[in-house]
Amino acid sequence: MADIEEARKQFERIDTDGDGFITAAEFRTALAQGGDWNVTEAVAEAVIKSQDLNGDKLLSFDEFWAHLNK
Ligand SMILES: [Ca+2]
Ligand SMILES: [Ca+2]
Repeated sequence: MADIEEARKQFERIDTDGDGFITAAEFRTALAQGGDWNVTEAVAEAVIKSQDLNGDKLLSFDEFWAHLNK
């Protein structure tokens, strides 16, 4: 069971423009900042897609949280 406070902090770090949704571009930037420069836009999109429950190509906190609790 993940910690929702930690998850929210992590989510907010990735969501750089603070609109409450993580885009593939934001996800890719977050990974690059973490030192993983090999992640391409296509890979980032695939990761978002795998966690995106409603198909809007954005990751909401609920979707992010649901993924962590799988
Ligand atoms: Ca955002
Ligand atoms: Ca979504």
